[in-house]
This record gives sequence, C-alpha cells and structure tokens, in this order.
Amino acid sequence: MRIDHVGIAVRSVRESLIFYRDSLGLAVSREEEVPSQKVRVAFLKHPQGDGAGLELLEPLGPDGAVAKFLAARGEGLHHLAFRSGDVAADMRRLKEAGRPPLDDAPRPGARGHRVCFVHPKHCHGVLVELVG
Ligand code: CMX
Repeated sequence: MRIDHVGIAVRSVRESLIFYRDSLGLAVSREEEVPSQKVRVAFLKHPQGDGAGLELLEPLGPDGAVAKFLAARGEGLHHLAFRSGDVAADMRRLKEAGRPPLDDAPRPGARGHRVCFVHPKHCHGVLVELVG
C-alpha cells in the first residue's frame, strides 16, 4: 500500500500553516471540519501534487481522539494513512492477521473517503489509518 498522508496533531491549523504552507511551500488542497472525528483539518501536498500529503488536525473541542492526544503528548505525529483499494477487505485481512481495526466497518472520514483505524498497539506504536 502506498502512503496517502501523514497526520500531525496541532493546536491550531491556522498557526501551523505558517510553517507548513508559508515556510515549506506546501500547497493546501483542502480544508474542512470533520464533526464525526471532532477535528478541523487541512490537507497539504507538494505544489506539483505528487507524493504523500500531510493532514494537519486541530481538535474542534475538548474531547475527541486528537484533543486527548494533544493533552497527553502535545503536538506531533498522530497517524500514518495508507491508501486502500478496498477498505472492508483490508479490514478483514488485518483482523485475520490479529490486528483488528478499531471499528467493525469503514466509517466516513475527511474528503468523503471511507476510513478505518488500527490501534498503535497493533502497529509498532503508530496509529494506522486505511483510506478508501
Ligand atoms: N499514536 C501513537 N500512540 C498513541 C496514539 C497515537 N495517535 N494515541 C494514543 N496512543 C497511545 C497512548 O499514548 C497510550 O500509550 P501508553 O499505554 O503507552 O501510555 C495508548 O496508546 C493508550 O491507548 P488507549 O487507551 O486506547 O488510548 P486513547 O483513549 O488515547 O485512544 C485511539 C487511542 C487510537 C483508540 C484513539 O485515538 C482513536 O480512536 N483513534 C482513531 C480516530 C482518530 O484518531 N481520529 C482523528 C483523525 C481523524 C482524521 O484523520 O480525519
């Protein structure tokens, strides 16, 4: 599977864009709120659009996975997302391999994709996302 994006937990998308967009020269391809995940996100790509992207994740409030992560660990690498051609089939495969995803079925994620997450305890300390 190829890497779709790297997720970075930040306190403020607006503040973090000063570095990732203005200093590094990455281009924002999309900004949106994902209420189901309790986050505001910005996706960034190389201006020519090739390669993996970044997802900056800011909590919408005091609860939710990213808010909890920031409170416990501060800003930093939050997850690694892989592009899947068939999220449900890959979820079954991971479950059979003893690495069950957090949910039984894909859930709606950012950019209209179907996604699932696998707990870092099953992935050598990294929260893994599959993006359909
Ligand atoms: N990366 C690495 N380790 C992590 C982690 C992360 N993102 N989040 C938690 N952990 C670690 C904790 O530090 C803790 O480690 P220790 O036991 O060594 O102290 C352990 O995992 C805790 O496990 P837990 O009790 O299950 O932890 P949480 O309640 O914090 O929940 C998780 C963790 C992965 C189940 C939760 O964050 C989750 O459901 N994530 C999936 C959804 C999500 O992350 N949504 C935001 C992204 C949305 C998007 O991409 O659009």
